Amino acid sequence: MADLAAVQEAALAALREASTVGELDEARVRFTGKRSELVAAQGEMRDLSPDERKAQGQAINAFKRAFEEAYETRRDALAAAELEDRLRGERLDLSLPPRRVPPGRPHLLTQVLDEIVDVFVGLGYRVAEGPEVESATYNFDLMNIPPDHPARQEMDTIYADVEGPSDVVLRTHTSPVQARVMTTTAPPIAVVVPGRVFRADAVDATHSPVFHQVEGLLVDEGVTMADLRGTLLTFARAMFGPERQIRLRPSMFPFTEPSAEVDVSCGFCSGQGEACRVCSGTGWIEILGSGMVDPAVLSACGIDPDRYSGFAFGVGAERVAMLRHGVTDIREFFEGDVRFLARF
Ligand code: 2NL
Repeated sequence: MADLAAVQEAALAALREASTVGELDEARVRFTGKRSELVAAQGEMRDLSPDERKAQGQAINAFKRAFEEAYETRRDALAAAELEDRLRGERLDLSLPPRRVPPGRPHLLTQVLDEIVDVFVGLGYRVAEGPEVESATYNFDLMNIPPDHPARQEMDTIYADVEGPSDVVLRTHTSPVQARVMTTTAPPIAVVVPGRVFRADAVDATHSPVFHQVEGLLVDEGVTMADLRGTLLTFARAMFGPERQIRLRPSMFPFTEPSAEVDVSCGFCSGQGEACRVCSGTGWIEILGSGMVDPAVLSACGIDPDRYSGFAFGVGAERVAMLRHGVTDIREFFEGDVRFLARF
């Protein structure tokens, strides 16, 4: 039989030397588990004389008590040390300044589109949006641009690349959205339509094959050119300043008759003809195209032109943004250079 005192000595030493709770539990298994010398000694007791058995029983119990007490003491100490270590590793210095995350913001173009839309929402218009991939029917035919109309070529349309003649285009303006509104809703109609449009244009400082427009449409009984003028004056003053004036110059669009180009007074110079890099000394800056909706457009979209009339307009968002913020190259909007983006 093993010398129980020596085993007890070794067991307590193992507990003292354990440096983790894991090692401590290994020692417990080794010295008190099923295959330990302690359990073996218990098994051998039945071979002893009654006196020896009593002495051995007391020794075994003393061993167990001593082991259990030492085990618990050591375990509490190790657990506390391990907790302390973990907490030390997780310590946060709440007095450190936070790492600065620069706040993002909407792209300049998005800001300008939102501002334009907001002016018309303030006048009671609803916002409409529609597909960028359109059928030529909505993009052209309903807008009074028949297949042989020169505007189909002038607009540098990007057609879907399919076998044979394609009816699928990237919209060249947002007008097909107004066509969708007119074919599905009865007047009165007041919608403002922001969106991305596409032309097969070569890129330079003032041209991009992708750009942004806001178009507007008002259709009701008795709508006149005076309504158009008042609405666009309100818009020009909201966007450029309360002192601005507008002027309408005769123009031509396939979908409006009569049509007018709208200029806003310069505001950067006196308008008396001195050199001005904004208006070239004319005192006026062209900002949008507009007109009374051609009765043929109303008819094509299912609206009775004898009962209803309307006006419509289109604004280029890049152009407005360039004027307002002195941007001289349209490519800035699409290059994503943070030094440009962060300015606005
Ligand atoms: C321009 C000219 C314009 C329209 C867009 C429009 C829409 C409907 C009916 C008639 Cl449903 N017209 N849109 C009208 C006149 C001009 O845009 O130069 N935009 C930058």
